[in-house]
Amino acid sequence: MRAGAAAEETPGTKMSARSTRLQIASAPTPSRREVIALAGAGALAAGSAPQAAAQPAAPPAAEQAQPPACALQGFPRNFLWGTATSAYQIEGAWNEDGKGESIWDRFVHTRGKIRNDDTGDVALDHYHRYKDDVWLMKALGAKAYRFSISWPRVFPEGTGRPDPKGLDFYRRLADELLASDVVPFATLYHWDLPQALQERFGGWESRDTAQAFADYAGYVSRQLSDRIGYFFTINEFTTFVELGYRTGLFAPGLKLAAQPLNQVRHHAVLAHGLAVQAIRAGGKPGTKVGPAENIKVAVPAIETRENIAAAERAARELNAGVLTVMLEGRYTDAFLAAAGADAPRFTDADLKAIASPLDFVGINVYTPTYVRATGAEPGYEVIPYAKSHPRMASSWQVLGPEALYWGPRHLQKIWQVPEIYISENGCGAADEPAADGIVYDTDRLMFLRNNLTMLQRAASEGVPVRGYFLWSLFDNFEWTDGYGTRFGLMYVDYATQKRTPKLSAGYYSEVIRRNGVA
Ligand code: PNW
Repeated sequence: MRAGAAAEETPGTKMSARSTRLQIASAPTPSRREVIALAGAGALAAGSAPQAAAQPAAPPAAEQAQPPACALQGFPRNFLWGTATSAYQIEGAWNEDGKGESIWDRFVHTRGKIRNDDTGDVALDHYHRYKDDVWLMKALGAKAYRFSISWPRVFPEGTGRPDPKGLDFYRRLADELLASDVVPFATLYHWDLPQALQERFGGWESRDTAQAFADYAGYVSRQLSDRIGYFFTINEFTTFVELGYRTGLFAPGLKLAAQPLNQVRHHAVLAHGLAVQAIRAGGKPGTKVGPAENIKVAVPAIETRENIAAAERAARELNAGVLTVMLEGRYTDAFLAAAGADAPRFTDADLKAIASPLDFVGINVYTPTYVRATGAEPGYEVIPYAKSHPRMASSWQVLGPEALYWGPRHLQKIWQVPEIYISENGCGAADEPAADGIVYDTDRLMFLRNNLTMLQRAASEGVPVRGYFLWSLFDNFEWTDGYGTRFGLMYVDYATQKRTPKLSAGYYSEVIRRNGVA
């Protein structure tokens, strides 16, 4: 695993050159010292040898040598602790360097679609500030980074002639990550479809878009797999299909009937499968590929043998339209029966492509679905959330750390997935800086500690979880919520673009340092 190997090296001496630069860094980038101060006891200094000498806050040597307080809470060796973002949510530069328009550009420029009519036109200006932003990852001690590639930056019209400047941005980003010993994981589709394809083919309503996606994926893997060893095909099939094509809350804002909606989802999983094949054909040998789906995690409300079996049945059916068809090569009978005349139209060749063998499965985990066994078909029942069940700032985000155990465990038990990533987990909050300028996000701390404890339970039972990507490195453009809901480890002042680590950034850096729940 070439890219993985880079992360295992001891941080190189390049860091000292970087620390000189940091002292003259512009105001928006916090210093390493600021991040360290939040982590308490010099956590970051201990994790990065070349910097330690320069840190007055470094703890005494004896303290550094101690094992984590709770060895039982440890994670496997070489576990990839990362953060995640997506192109539209952070890059800005929406029409620079020849970038084509995306369906999200079009959507946000339509009044009334987004809270406060916020847009991603500038966002975090990451397109211009990516070097400082990679530095922040390094300051955290992060080992991996999941970002997305904007399709219309690479192919402004969706197909045809690529724009070399667009691709070059991602090449430079990958180089910056590699130079900082951060393993790059690229997502090929995080919802910013080229508007040209929406107009030409009706976007995901047409299988031509699936083919165009595969061509784009093949091109990117030919160009970048010398640097990027891991590709996620599509982010959250279920979310963009449901919100973009059924409720109309997301771009392109359509409200399709059941049959065309099922067809959109089918084209998305088909696009994934064709892209897997294109990456196998075009990418360097050893390039790894998998999806990043927001799996519906069936959690046995009470862990009895019957309820666990029911949760496993539920996991297959609740994910029938995406993960189950991908991992089994067929839509379940119950899925097709429930859809009836509105079922997607497909061929055997489609199913074969959709089920192209994967290297890993990524799951975005935010909420649990509680189930219990029933005597009658289908053998499980979904239990509704209690009225007072705790939620985070986004009303959809019902809390349930158990999902971080059951999600990976279902992937292993039901489908024998050999390599699992938590491609997203995190929470939105109403963060506000205190008088000293720091966000004391105790709610996010509680969220992370409980979620990671449950993930550790899976790892300790031998479930092959290889990495965790915290959503998100920064506060960013939260789709329909605009900039109003904050998911970051770094607080962003959008007027100045200043990034300030929250308390949770200090917490996460300590988790990474000890490779265990802190
Ligand atoms: C995911 N829901 O989106 C996305 O992958 C990210 O881009 C996003 O910022 C993050 O989670 C936080 O929202 C979701 O309504 C959007 O259930 C909406 C839902 C779930 C996930």
